Amino acid sequence: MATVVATSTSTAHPLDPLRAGEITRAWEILRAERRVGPRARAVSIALHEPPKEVVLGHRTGDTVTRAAFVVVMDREAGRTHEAVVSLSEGRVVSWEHVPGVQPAIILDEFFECEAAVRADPRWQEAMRKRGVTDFSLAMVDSWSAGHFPHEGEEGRRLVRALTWIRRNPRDNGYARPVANLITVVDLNEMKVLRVEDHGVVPLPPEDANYSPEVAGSRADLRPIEIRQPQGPSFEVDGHEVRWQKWRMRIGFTPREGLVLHTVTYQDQGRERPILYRASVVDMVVPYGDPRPTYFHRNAFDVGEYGIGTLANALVNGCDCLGEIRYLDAVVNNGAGEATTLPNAICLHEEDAGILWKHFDWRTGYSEVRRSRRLVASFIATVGNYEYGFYWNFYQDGTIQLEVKMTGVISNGAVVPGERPRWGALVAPGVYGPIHQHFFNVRLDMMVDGSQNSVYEVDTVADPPGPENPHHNAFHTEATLLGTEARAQRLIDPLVGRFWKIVNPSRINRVGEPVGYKLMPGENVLPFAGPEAQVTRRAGFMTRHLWVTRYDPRERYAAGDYPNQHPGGAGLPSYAKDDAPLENTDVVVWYTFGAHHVVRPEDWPVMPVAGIGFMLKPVGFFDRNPGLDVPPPIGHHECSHHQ
Ligand SMILES: [Cu+2]
Repeated sequence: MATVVATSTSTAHPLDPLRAGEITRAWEILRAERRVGPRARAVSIALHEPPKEVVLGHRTGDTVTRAAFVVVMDREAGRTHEAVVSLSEGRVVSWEHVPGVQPAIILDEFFECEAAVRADPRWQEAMRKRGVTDFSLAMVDSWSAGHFPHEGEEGRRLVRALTWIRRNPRDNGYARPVANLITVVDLNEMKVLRVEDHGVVPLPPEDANYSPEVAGSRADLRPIEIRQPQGPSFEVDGHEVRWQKWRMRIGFTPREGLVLHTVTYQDQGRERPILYRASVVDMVVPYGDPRPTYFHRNAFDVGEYGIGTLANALVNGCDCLGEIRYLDAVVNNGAGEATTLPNAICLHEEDAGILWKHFDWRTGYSEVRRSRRLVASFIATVGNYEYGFYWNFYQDGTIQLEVKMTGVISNGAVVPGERPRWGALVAPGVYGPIHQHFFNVRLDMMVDGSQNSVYEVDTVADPPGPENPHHNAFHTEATLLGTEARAQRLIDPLVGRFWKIVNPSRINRVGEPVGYKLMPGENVLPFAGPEAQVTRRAGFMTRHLWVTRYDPRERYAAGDYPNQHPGGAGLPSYAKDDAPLENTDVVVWYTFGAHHVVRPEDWPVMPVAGIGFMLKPVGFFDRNPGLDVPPPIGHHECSHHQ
């Protein structure tokens, strides 16, 4: 057994993500102290975030205590443990068995599962029935199994694998889905339990490639260049980013990917906090087809797959354009080794149209300002789909999250002549089921301090009467969301609904508490019924807004272990105690759903579809905070007296 010598760990900031050496050391310490065997898998090794008071009290140069939060899966016993490993003290601080859960599916399992399926004689027989004899051309994706209890499979770590067949190794692998075939695999034993074959459907006849050689290249596009001869206007110091008056830390976890920490805005010499922490903490993609190879498609891409571990290496001029600064991400693999994902996070500035303008048409005096935004982004590939997460910061105090969806739709094959009821044909023999993508973002708010309240604001028409003789009157009504049960809300665009997070003890110069409002964008509700297993497991998607009282254990909208979970975890359970919410440390959780009625234009690779929301200051500043944005250098006519 290796002896682990305790050493002190010094690092710049308590929220810095674990470095490669810290990941491997955490695993070594754990293996040494807890006899974690060689068949144990490291599901996740991430920073054990210190308590808020430690983070907020930290001053540059202070000694930092480092710890790792580790999820370990014992394949022999099918048991999951959570450990906190102190890197500063070189010891395991806590070690807890978490009964009855299945942690996220890890990348190693994807590859091993594909190999196991290809080697299985029952699956091979199903392939031969479909005229496929070169099994190396098969792609097998490990789809999370959901919770559909099947005799003899209780407690097993399952996936329901789907198969596609390439014609040659360079093809779009998702062009030719194998319909009606499900391969159920136990990931701990890494063996196929059963192959369900619901009947042969011919493989779609066409390739669906999209390389320039196949798709062609239009010839009339001239170069566009973003030049910032003096460099970008932001500074990166370790994981801290300063841009304009914004200051934040950029973290990264294997589960969530990019995490924003301690977002503040410099206002008249004061550093004013807005967010303590923000990240997309879960998502789920319910599909609307009830047939055997579709009904279970409900990927929880964050909680079931660890979207951070699937982050792309971004390329300048392709994923981002201009003067880019990248941050690498470091994640663990199943063997507890550190893997660096180079250029996983992109930081850059973009011109964002005009920020404000007025032209005095009597005197000819004109002022115009360009808006610029800082973008912090990453892109993850989860099987067939790409998800890009873009946090945008503006000079008027706005924060925006844009999620960009692209990649290849999840699909199936249909027999010639079939008109699918639960989706659309996208190409001959290829079918895209109707589905939705629900995201949940967790916003640990800190509007000028930790003690905040949340109001729902609707616009209401006044009834006709003596006060409204011309029937034109309307006004806003703000309702305090005073408890966790009352703070489970839906959007209502017809009343201009938004939610306002205020600090009741910080009053602005017009007599109102300072605040930020959450402005919903496009949104939808799930169509899966209340008794559907996906609705039980993703209870968070039944409400667009949830507010909870801060609890460091409440981190994920669908709970800590959504994979194969029977349901009820996450937000519905966090809100059960109906804690009071007024003037306290609140966490705002916003669910936003992209409704995907698949089109032929989504094939063979889908143009980006976007969805998101904004946080905008409302009485947080005394006036337009972008007044002092200067006219662009070299464009004096942007500030012009005739
Ligand atoms: Cu979609």
